[in-house]
Amino acid sequence: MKTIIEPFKIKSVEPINFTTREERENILIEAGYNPFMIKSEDIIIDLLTDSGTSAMSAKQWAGIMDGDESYAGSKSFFRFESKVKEITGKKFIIPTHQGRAAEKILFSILGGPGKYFPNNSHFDTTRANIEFTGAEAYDLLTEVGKHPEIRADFKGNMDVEALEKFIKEKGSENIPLVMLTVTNNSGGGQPVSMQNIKEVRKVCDKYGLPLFLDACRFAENAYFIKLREKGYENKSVKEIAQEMFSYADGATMSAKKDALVNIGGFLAMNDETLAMNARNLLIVTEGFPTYGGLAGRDLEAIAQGLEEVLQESYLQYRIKSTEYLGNKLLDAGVPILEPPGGHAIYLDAKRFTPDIPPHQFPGQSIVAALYLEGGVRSVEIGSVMFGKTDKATGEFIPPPMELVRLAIPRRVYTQSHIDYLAEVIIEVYKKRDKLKGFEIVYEAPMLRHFTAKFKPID
Ligand code: P61
Repeated sequence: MKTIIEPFKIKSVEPINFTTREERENILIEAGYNPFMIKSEDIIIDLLTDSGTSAMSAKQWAGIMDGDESYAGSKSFFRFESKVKEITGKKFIIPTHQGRAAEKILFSILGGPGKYFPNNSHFDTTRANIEFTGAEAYDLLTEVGKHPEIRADFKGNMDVEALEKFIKEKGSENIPLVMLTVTNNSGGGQPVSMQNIKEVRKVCDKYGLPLFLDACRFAENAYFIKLREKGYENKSVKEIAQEMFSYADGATMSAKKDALVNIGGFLAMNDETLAMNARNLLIVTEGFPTYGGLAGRDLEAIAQGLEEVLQESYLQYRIKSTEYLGNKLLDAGVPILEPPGGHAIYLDAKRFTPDIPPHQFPGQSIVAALYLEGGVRSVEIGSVMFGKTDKATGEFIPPPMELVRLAIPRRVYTQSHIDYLAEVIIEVYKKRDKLKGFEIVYEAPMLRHFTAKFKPID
């Protein structure tokens, strides 16, 4: 088999600014060792996120010119709506400025004290939007998904037995909906199988509960199903995606991921009353229902992006290039969450730096070292992002995994960028004995990882 090449040519480029190690030392101190606080021009390879960082195609840019900026009834809205309907099969499509705006609207309507929302793994914005209403968010990830070293095909699955037990315990009347995040971002970009979606649907039917997908990376999930699940090898990715959505009553979506755009999102649903309530709230918080916090041009770019993301040459390149990085690291003995995910490689900080305990943030230490070594920006997904302190005992409660995510922007970096990255990571791994733990010197009350400041512990 020949090398799988990037299925695009580059038409427009953005220069990279190179920094020296000495400069990066000072930048890190100034940023309080928090990658969110570093200026992007001081980054060589930026793997902070795959969200909103895609390179758009010539056709998407053409759509930007063609956008209809009418306040109401814009033709760009109807193109967007028809594309989202075609893929999701949902009756009501509500544009929002990004994923969390869709979550904010959904949970403002359905949440509140005494309500419970189960998911395979909530992403932090979903959890924050649920908790903000006084409701509670629960992760019911399948056991295998909690072990970074185990290789399995669908580590993003929900534990269906745990779901049924959860519903019986909390009472179905207190669970406004069940959610499935595809792919499972907090759990390593791992896919959810069609089988699992169907089984979750069955439990939801038994208790009369709606099922919603957090569909940020639905195309990557659908492609994994095509590669790994029996019976789907000859179906198109679009058909698989349509089937995934067919088992759900609705979806939240950050278009900044699998719609290949820099901003945007939506809420999709079949329930008319819920849609009416959501639109009323949308008007207060986002804008009129035919633009929802976006410009007409953004809606054009989303519609085009949703078409391109389902092209199999794109998905083959996308999934293979992530795997290529994962395999290079595995060959060098670097512990990563296995198998490689769709949008990112996750370093397993517990095995990378076993001597740094969770409350000293091993992931944050690796994040700082990757920046220092090669100007690479990554993000901690572990005790900084999800760690909690028990209010009663003051005891620190770490999440099950300590990960460092290297999220790969879509259509942005070439193979030599990825080779450079592997070199930097392997170099840091070789020097891992010198890494120190960190302590927090400032933190905000919510989503602390964005603005926290750290200091190495001597
Ligand atoms: C990311 F550090 N993800 O992965 P919005 N659901 C899921 C997401 O992955 C997600 C959203 C909902 C980001 C951006 C990000 O603390 C952070 O369009 C599965 O970003 O509002 C976003 O979509 C929300 C990074 C978000 C963070 C929050 O990098």
